[in-house]
Amino acid sequence: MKIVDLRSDTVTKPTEAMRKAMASAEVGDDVFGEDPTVNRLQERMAEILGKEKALFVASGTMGNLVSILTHTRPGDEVILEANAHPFHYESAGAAAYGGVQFFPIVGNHGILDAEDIALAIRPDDAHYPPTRLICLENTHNRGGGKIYPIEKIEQIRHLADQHHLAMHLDGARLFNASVATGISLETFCKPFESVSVCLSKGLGCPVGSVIAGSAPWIREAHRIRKRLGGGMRQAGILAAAGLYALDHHIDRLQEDHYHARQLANAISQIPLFEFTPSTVETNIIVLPIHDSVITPLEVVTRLQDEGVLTVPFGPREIRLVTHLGIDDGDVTYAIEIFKKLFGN
Ligand code: TLP
Repeated sequence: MKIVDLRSDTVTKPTEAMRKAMASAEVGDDVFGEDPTVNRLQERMAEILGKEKALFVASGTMGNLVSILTHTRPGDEVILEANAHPFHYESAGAAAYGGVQFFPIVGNHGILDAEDIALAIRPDDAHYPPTRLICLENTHNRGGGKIYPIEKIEQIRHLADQHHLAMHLDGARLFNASVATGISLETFCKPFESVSVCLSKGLGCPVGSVIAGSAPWIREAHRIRKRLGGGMRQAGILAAAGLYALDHHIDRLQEDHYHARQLANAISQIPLFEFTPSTVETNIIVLPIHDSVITPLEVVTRLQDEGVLTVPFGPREIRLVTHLGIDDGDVTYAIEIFKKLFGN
């Protein structure tokens, strides 16, 4: 049976060319700082993200955790959006390992305005935890791949400056935001002290994320990565995939966005899933289910029986994500199956 796997852009498998780059990578012991390929990836990432230094980490979850722990002390508070990845999907790592409290605020498709954040900043009073950090997510996963408008980020930066707060960007899919808008990665990263980007999502690498920031900040993050057991040895094998992806897998994200729009245009016409397709800005579609009887799991199971893989994504939603493993034929097939099962 044909399988069209739209569960996540994390399901991609390295291409032959990427595997070759990995197999021939020059390596060394990265805990000694001696892996030339890791060093090259870190230097290149720092440059394209417009930061002084960068650090290779095992995952997006580790990137966010190391970043949050580097910015905070136990008892500090971090403001983020209520659907943000560190709040939802990171097993309360910041609370478990850093004694950090989150202050989640409900946004619009994951996007917060400076005014929303201003209300959450604590007064300087012994009753309250000190607000230390604001975390934003671009693109916003649970917000349906929504791109954070740059003006809003700049307004939030202004607010953060007034209150001496740091800002961290969960840029797991920042490459998607940049390709979709034409805004450079550097411009998107500039308002933040730190940023985390994933190699293992749209860029199609098997493993890895990179965090970036100032030289002293990365020095401290390096210690925390080690503390968490994240010091890796001949990690150049993995970093080589990242370098390959920077050369070959960025511009092609346009295709993923095109495929997501095609899916959105067709599926939004089915009354069960009706929504405004122009809300799909990148490679993620969060589909609403307008029926109180059929559950997301039932929708997912019926699609799965026909080879179209998706995930339940809330009490009345499922999610579809396009990626480099999806081609025109897969999109046509998925649309056919949606119409066959749910069209009338
Ligand atoms: N997201 C995964 C799941 O965890 C939901 C996915 O399939 O989308 N930040 C954002 C915005 C993410 O979407 C993810 C992964 C992460 C961080 C964590 O990355 P990993 O999975 O590498 O730890």
